[in-house]
Amino acid sequence: MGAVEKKFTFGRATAIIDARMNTSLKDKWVFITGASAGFGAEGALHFAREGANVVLGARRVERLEAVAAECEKEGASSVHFHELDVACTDSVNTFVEWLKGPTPKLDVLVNNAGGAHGMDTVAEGKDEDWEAMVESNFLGLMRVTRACLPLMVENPGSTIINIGSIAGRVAYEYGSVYCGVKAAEKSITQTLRLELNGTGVRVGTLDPGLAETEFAMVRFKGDQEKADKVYEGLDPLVAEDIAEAMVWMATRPPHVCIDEILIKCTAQAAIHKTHRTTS
Ligand code: NDP
Ligand code: 8X3
Repeated sequence: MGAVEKKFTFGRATAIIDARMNTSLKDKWVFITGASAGFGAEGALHFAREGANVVLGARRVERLEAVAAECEKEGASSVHFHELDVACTDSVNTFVEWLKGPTPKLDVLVNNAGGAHGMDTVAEGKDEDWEAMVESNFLGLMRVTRACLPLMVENPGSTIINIGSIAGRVAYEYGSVYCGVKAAEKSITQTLRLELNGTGVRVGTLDPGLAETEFAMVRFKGDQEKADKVYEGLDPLVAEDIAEAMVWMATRPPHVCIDEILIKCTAQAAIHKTHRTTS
């Protein structure tokens, strides 16, 4: 009797340990929004290297095609891409219906699509900039998450990674709406964690500081000189720094949820304090 019990207890413990250690992304399904550039494209390559099935969405399909080709070379189990505009509910729903073709479930969702448009005081802000930021960073995240949840809720250990920003933690001048939508992202992340409690789905926010991508070019509408000034005299984060963190968050054992990560370059001590060298 004692021996059977011991064996049973040992067997059960082994099973639990196995489940906790199974963190591999091999053959897991990973969907990244805004995968045509910056963090999203680099994240796709990193998940591909883990042997995942990667699913890429963004508006610039020719860019997605190029990222997809790289993902294949890097060892993705499979690669899928489709046009996606997170600012449009029909586009999001069409995308997720298409996604249900190759897979009935998702293991990782990275809500990354977004960015800043313009840098003005509230007094001088433009409707089109405000609307673009709310539609992509805020409503886009909501739409994509709503459409993807049915593919995740019966999949304990699956992970939602929302890309926030240091701007969502501390506001800065000329950044009202961008800071506001990234603060909203943090609030949505918390809400989701509460609503999904008990399903085994983890929800976390990954908040970068200054990172050199196409972000500043988009914010300043193609003005290279203004974009360069953002990173002048310091060594900013690069997309790879954030991609590594995405993979780390998604590869914790299923009982571990990384709620929040803030990553800044060493030169950025705080949103208003960056050390820059002058040449
Ligand atoms: P990039 O401009 O390099 O990439 C932005 C990506 O978002 C592109 O792939 C773009 O694709 C996509 N995107 C934008 N709008 C939409 C849309 N309506 N529908 C679908 N895709 C969209 O910038 P980053 O990689 O730096 O930005 C990624 C995320 O990180 C953003 O949410 C940004 O706010 C955030 N962030 C950036 C920081 C930085 O300093 N770089 C710091 C903190 C956070 P396409 O144009 O092809 O649709
Ligand atoms: C991007 C970082 O500081 O330019 O989210 O807003 S910052």
